[in-house]
Amino acid sequence: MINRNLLAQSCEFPFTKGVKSFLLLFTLLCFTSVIAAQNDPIRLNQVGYYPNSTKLAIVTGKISSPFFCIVTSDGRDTVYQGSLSLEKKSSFSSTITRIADFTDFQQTGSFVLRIDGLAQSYPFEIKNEVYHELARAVLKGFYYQRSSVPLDGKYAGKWQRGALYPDNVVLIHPSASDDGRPAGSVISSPGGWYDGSDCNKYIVNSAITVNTLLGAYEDFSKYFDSLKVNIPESDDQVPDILNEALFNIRWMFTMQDPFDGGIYHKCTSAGSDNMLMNALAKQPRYVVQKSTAAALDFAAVMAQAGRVFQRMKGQLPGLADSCLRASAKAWFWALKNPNVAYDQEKLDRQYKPAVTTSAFSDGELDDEWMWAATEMFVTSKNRMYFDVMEQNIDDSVSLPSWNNVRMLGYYTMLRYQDNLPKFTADMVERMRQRLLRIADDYLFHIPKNAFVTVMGQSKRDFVWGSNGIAANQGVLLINAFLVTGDQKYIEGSASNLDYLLGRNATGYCFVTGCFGTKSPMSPSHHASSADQVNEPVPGLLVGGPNMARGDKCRYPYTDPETSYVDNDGAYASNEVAIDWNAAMVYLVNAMEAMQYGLGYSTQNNTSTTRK
Ligand SMILES: [Ca+2]
Ligand SMILES: [Ca+2]
Ligand SMILES: [Ca+2]
Repeated sequence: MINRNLLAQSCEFPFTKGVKSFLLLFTLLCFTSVIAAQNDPIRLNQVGYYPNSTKLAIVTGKISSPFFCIVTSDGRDTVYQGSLSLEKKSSFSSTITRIADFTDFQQTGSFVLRIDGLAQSYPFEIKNEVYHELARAVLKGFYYQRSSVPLDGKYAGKWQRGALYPDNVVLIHPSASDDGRPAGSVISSPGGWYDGSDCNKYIVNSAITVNTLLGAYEDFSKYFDSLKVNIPESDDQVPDILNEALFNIRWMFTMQDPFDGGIYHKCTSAGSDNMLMNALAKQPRYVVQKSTAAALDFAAVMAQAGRVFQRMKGQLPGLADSCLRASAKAWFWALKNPNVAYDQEKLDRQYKPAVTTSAFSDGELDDEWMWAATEMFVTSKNRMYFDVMEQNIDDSVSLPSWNNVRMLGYYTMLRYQDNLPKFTADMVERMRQRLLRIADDYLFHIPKNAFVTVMGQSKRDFVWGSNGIAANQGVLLINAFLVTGDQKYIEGSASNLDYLLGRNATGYCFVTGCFGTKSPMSPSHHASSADQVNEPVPGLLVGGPNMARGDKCRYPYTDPETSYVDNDGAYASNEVAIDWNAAMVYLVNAMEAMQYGLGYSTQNNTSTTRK
């Protein structure tokens, strides 16, 4: 993973010189295609809609015709006509937009939207289960990130590859040296997901990722119990989303020092690597300094995993207990070491080799204490953890991200509010109100937004990983729905799904794998760039518009909402990351899980609110 704390200096992806001219050519081609995208005047969800869901397209630019129509995708039949809204100007660019609302068109099929004098829209579908394949693909995206195992063609298709780093010989970096394991000691740390564009494994970022996947299961377990995504464990008795989370959890166990319970911050190469796809990589691998953030994030996820896997004692005997023991050991390490920050610059001044991969440094740990204490309390009901929660609750709680995890604790408390001791009632209510205040604020501002989405109400949304923000806003709104049963929150969440699938200022559907017509072809993602396959690894959500840019790529558009380029050197806007993908897994699968309970269909009502 590039960035987070350290930006590389070149637009070029770190490969051999032989590919540089190709990259230059590709950049030019890419530039041309982006121009085309920006000129596609009609922006809509390129995957499609449920028959009963809200359906909006945004028409950009000056238009003379006040009317639009929906035509079958074979061009034969006009099936719907409507009027465009008045013009609106985007807050973050000179873009002028008008809304085409065809919500009351509920016929199933494949269609395009047309306006006289303009190119027609990309095709879209209207049907039940319209996101089923996308929902499977974004979960399957994690399989393609698995480290230390070969990806078999039976599951990976043309993206089959070797094991890359086996990580069965990993050195204790001098920064992590202690009496039990001095520098240079060898441990084994296989498994887990590679993150971002590179092949390193980070406890902090994988913790929020696992939490999001396990949370999706906790919220929609009936749905996930039968969802299979063609992974090696699809024939076992464990839901595939839990198999996938477990692939990383088993790696996390190896990151715990058995002597003192502390957690190494990451398993990494020292610097950027240059490896081949089908040969085992040879660079030395290290685990680095233990940190309090890693210990608390680990404690949180293991407490949650212990709770979830208690339901699978038959299929996975002993696992839940192992998770709970590991969680407690990490917690007690954190109590003894409450403020050990991972400071990579300082570490690199002190130790060799210098480590230059993503740092995931976080100096603010109140939220990590809150989250870990919450997961441990909800699993154990032990008052000791509740006391720590009371010390760390803070109404400035906001949208979660890898270094801001307080809200993850709120989700968990609200998820289990009916099974908690009475003395938690005041705290639960405070959390509920805070969550709904944020959710209601999102909904209030939707009509003012030129693309009629929650995403993009603030310029600050267009930062590195903006698509992760959009997906997490969607997740927050689904949580608001689950605690209230009010469908308006689903509508808000769906606005961001529409954003991610094409109703945005770039015209891109941001998931790789040809979901939608115009999707990223060159994500900043090592495996996609290094293999011999033209199409990128599918099911990956790219970072999205980033007004800071900073990767030295040429951006054809530079407004906050348009600062995106589909180039594998553009890690500022086109990198992938497991935490963003996890939020997308939650969002899309939640939509599929809830569709029958939301009036989107007349079939079985299986709604699962927590009212
Ligand atoms: Ca399975
Ligand atoms: Ca923090
Ligand atoms: Ca490729």
